[in-house]
Amino acid sequence: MVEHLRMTTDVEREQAISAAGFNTFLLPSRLVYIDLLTDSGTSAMSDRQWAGMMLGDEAYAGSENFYHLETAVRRYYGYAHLIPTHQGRGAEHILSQLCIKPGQIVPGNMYFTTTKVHQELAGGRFVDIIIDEAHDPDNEHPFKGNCDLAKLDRVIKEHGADRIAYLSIAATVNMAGGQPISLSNLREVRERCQRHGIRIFLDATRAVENAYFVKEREPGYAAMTLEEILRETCSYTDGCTMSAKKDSLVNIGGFLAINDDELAEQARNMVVIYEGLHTYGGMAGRDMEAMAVGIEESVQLDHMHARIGQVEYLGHKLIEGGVPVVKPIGGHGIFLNASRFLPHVPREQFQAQALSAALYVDSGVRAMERGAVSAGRDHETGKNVFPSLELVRLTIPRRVYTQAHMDVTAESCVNLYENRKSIVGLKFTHEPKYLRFFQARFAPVEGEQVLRT
Ligand code: PM9
Repeated sequence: MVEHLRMTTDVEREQAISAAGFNTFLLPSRLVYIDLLTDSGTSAMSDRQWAGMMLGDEAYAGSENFYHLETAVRRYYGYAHLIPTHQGRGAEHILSQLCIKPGQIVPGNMYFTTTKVHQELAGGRFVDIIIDEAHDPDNEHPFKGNCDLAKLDRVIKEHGADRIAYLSIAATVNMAGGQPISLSNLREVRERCQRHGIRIFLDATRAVENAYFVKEREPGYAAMTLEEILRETCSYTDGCTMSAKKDSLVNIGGFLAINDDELAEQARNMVVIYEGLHTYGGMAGRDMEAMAVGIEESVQLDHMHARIGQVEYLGHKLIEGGVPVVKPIGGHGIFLNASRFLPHVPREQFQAQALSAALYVDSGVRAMERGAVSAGRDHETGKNVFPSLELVRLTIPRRVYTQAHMDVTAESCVNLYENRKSIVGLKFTHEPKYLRFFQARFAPVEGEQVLRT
């Protein structure tokens, strides 16, 4: 499948971003030239996946595609029970409602937006236990997704194991820049948690990308296949939530996978309220088939090598051009360090939001804010949270763009960096209550445009 990409004029883009309230989520995709908003559901499916779509068994109950998917999840992820959901947040909702009691703590290796909101809606509170290096964009630690064991010990001591709902561990860590967690770290976390009877749930959304980094960087794993590393990763956890729209190469879908029989039974009962019957969970049979095939393709080394290689290609071009980016380069995108990019814009004027809007105006490249707007307000105090990382994410869809698109993107970022003084900060004109980054609207703090000409 190929898709026409439309070039737009400067004037069209200025009008479009203004009409979108300077939020790239609110732009119509027909006005986007290179779409690096997200790698979620934006990958190109293979011929084998499309062939699988033709084999959709759309029976309400017991679809053949469900059993195929269940076999794939058991084989590659290793969990006993599969509960399909319409996408990742459907699984997060069910897990949070079942496993968090009001007042409980959920420690994890950096928050993720949808995960955290579901934890809070269930009455929990997320506590960050990621290593300090993850909060420093320039630190080149190879596993910035690692948990700090001393922080974990402190949380257990302070709150008591009973008040910890479970550990929420992501592989890779999206908000840190797609940074991996090492298996030696995960193993140690597992040992600690077992001693205290605390369960671990994995956010497996990009666990295959994590496996690639483990193979590349962690001593003892070079000779193992991605499939073996993925299985080992999951073996240190009690279950996972999954947005299959990333690693698994589908446009829609997700799942919750669990080892415990009783918890799985509860989840199966809950899925029928919010998602659909436990053998489709909000997906069409054809979507489950495409996912089963996608899972198998995702662990192929040549695929993952090309995928991460393309991200690295863009990253190195930006570094050569002097653009400040999060290092080391992560799995699913390049994260521009907006605080360093725009020191003349105060953090209260949402540097990353302004930078992503300005990038669109410059070249029609659509990126995403990953900073204070995404972090939202403190659940208890209602104050804006200003995270250590104020980033713009250039997210690379899988199997979609060519190196030429990466070159255009890099040129625009370098050009913008050279003209960074022309970028103006933003203020809220509309702020939604939940996950505000999706639908918020802004205006420039002075003048009409985010990029002064
Ligand atoms: N991630 C992303 O663009 C799409 C929505 S948020 C902008 O990165 C993790 C690690 C994710 C994720 C989605 C979800 C939620 C859970 N965990 O979007 O509901 O990166 O399928 O998954 C997005 P769903």
